[in-house]
Amino acid sequence: MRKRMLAGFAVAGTLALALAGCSTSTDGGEGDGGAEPAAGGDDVITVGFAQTGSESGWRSANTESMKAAFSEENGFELVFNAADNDPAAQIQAVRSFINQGVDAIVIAPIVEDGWEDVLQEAKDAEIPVILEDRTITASEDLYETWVGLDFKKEGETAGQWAAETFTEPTKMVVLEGTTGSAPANDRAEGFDSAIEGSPIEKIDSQTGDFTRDGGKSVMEGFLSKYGVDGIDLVYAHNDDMALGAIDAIEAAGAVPGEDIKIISIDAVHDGMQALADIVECNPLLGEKAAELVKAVVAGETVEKRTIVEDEAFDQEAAKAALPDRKY
Ligand code: GYE
Repeated sequence: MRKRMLAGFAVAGTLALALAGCSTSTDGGEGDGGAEPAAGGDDVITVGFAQTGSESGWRSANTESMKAAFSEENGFELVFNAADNDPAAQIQAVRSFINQGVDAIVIAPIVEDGWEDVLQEAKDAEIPVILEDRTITASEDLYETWVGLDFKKEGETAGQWAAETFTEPTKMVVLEGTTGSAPANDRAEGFDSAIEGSPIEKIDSQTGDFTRDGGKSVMEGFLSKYGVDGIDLVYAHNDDMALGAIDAIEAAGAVPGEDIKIISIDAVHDGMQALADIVECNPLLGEKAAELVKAVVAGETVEKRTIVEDEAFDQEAAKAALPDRKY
């Protein structure tokens, strides 16, 4: 029964990802390329949004939130690009926004490094850049503001939980997010610092690229290397990889959540129905991002960083919270 339910959700999730996955599309564009006055009589703000891709349920919810907030009714013309998790393609998309002369550029940066040149080009073209979701290592002078989550704290919360729950020697494997991305780096760092001195031993760690398929195949590899009895705990940097790991654990004849415990981050709907203990990462950043873009374009001074608060759920709390969940 549970298997059937999970399989059903997987299909729904895949469909949603496929729909959000077209690499370039224009939202809210009129086709004639002309900026028309919004309902309120203000000038339309043309925004190029460089999304990472469509790797996860979190990402689908984030894309939806952004598209809803950067709507025509709200006074925006949105030029949307999803880079399929390819950092070079994402930089290319930002360059194309600069060439199009958009009013502002919003980026959910796939990786932390390598942003200096293209951000300098945007600055030279006097196009403000607003970061949403992930952070970067480039100088703060190269962008106006960032809105997102505290990934290190998410990792710490997950790690504290693990350290409190696992008081006997515990063998843990880690499913890392996209290599070089801020959430993969910070969630690893936060977790590792929180389990220091605990009996949890990290026996292996590999990237599953934040995808369900990635999580599944990396977990299959771990299971064939260490066996079901050689792994007590999986720490997945997001729910999709945890869901993939659940598939792999079940296929190996073990019971996820019992034989092998799972901790993951995101708390999207599918993840919360599964068998994991979860730390939330809120994807509904659209409204705040749109507010910041409007303020920046109007020449107002904005905070350099806006952190959106997260929650944590164990399996019981997840069940209780599910009916009111918006993503
Ligand atoms: O946790 C993961 C997604 O950057 C916070 O990216 C985001 C992460 C999220 O693919 O599911």
